Amino acid sequence: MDTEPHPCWLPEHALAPVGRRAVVVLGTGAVVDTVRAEVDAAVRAHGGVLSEADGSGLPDLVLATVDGARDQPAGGPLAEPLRTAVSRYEEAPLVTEGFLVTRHGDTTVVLAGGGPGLLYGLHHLLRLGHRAFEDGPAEAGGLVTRQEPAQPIRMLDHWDNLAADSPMGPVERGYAGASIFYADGRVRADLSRVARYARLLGSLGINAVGLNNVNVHRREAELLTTHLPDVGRLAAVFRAHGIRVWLSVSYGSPVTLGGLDTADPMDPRVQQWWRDTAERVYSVVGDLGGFVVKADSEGQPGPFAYGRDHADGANLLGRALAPHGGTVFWRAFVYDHRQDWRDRSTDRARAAYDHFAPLDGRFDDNVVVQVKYGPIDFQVREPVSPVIAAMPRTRLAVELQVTQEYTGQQQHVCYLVPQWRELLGFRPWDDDRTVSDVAAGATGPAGGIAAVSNVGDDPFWTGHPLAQANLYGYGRLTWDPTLAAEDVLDEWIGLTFGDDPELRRGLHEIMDGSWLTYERYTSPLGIGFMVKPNHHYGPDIDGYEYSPWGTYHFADRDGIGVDRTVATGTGYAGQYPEPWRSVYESVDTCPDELLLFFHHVPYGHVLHSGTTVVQHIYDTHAAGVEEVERMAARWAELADRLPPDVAERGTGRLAEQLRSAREWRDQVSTYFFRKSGVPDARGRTFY
Ligand code: GCW
Repeated sequence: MDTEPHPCWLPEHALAPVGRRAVVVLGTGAVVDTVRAEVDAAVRAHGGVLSEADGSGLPDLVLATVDGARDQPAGGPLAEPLRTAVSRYEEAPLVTEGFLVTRHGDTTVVLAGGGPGLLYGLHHLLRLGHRAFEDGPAEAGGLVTRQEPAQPIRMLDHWDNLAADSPMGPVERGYAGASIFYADGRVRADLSRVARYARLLGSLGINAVGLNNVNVHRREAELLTTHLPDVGRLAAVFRAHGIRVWLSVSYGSPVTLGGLDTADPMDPRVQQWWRDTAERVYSVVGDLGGFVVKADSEGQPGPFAYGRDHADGANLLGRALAPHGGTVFWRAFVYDHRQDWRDRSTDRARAAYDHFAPLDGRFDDNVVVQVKYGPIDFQVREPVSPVIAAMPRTRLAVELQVTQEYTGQQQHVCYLVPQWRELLGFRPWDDDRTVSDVAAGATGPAGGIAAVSNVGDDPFWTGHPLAQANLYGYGRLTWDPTLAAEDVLDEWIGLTFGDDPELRRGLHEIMDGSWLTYERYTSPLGIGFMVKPNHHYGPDIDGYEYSPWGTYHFADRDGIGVDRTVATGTGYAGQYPEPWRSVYESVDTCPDELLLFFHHVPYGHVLHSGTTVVQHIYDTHAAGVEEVERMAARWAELADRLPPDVAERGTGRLAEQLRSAREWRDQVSTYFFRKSGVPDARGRTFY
């Protein structure tokens, strides 16, 4: 890379809390070496020392794997603190990715089952800053914290295309430049940027990365063949940070790559082809995570063509990967994308449940069904997908979208952590179990969380510098879904920009509520879409209304919304367990923000908030734009406190956000004024 990309949340100053100390690192292995290198760089920059264990006196910080601790000589200065920490660890062993932090006099000890846990422990201390070296519980060996990731698999999927001339550009739904992995139809020769990325992800506890687009074009398929050695190079970069890589593969590969005349999962030749392929792939990348598959979805090939179902298809790949310890992430995003808009009985929202729920119990142990958080497609507001509560015998992963396809495309400030927190904390049943619990395995076998990454080769990685907070926040929530969105943002601000209270306050004002602001000026009350077809940026209220994609709002002169009730609609509400089935079924109990997702109502329908649907549309759109005006003004006040390049990029993007928000407001308000004929109670003029 020619220029240094932005350091995100790991600039030099963020390493100071550890870099000023006397540190000892104990343990062996690739990720422990990464920890050592990280500490080495930090102490060089900030004046601390990285020393050997047998140095004189106690260091400020010991970072040790359990094995590294056990290897220490019995009589050395570290013996006592390590013995105490190990016994604490043994009282309640952690998963290998977990860590515990104890204090012994003035020494902080981080102990982990392996390299990744140690890396996560180090970054935990960096987030704590100087507090990591203050006394916790007074007694020697006091336990400060013990932590384990909530999710076993914490994945970022890249929709990056290998082919330079791919129809969707270098990164499908990418808003931050070209792919950091590929250029000119091959894996980049210089992977230094990838190494920086792996470091950033490792600092958050991300442990899985999907390397290529789930829409697998002919050229992408070559990652399995011609470019396999380069996949090995990428894998090595990520491995040092505790991350395994995954490949998206086409279900049709036995035909397109193998020259067979079928991809039927029951055909022994097909089974053999996948076994051979897995064998070959693992001979190059021995720790490949596995395959990600989008089948029978938006034109991708799948088992339906052979009269088979998705358990047949997924298990075919699972069985090929099983001898190598690999796992299939099989996406549940299966629906008819060629439906007739005249057909009011077909409901895209129902599709994933209809296809997958009946298959519960049929998926092999190394198959994870990856479910988008909502039943449609990453909208600013959707109910939680009913599939999540419907497959207790299946490993499920919930899929989020960090790339802002439908939430402003990294032109708009839209801090998504509040949305994800709400989704992951949703309780599908009449008890305490959450969506995150389902993914984590509290209600059945464990799956994990996946999300589409938002980075590219842009100097800020994410287009909008503030979109870095979404990547950061995604990682943090996969570790702990109960973290408050404001606290996550606070961490990110401090690490990224340092400790300027006024800047901190200002960024909170701009970002904390930005998801809800975006919702206010775009499609109302859970109806979704209304975006320009294809690229999905900016308003086009009827853009998809007479299309085959199944994303309709059904506005007419009397009202708007999709009747998804059991009583009179598509029956979608019936896919939920109680209490939600009843809550959503009735207009009286359906939450306002999802009203139009579940019900077709007249414009004069009075919401729980006390205002009518049409007046709500007018009011929220006006309010949303005013909020963006305040965001832009606040940004201008903060400009001097920000690095000039960040200030300048943000200023340009906020101007665009404001222009776009006004366009949304004017088109949406005018559209509903024209449809309904209802004047605005506050006397606003429409066009
Ligand atoms: O949101 C839609 C996008 C497609 C994407 C698809 C998916 C990769 O518009 O670009 O394809 O979802 O999730 O498969």
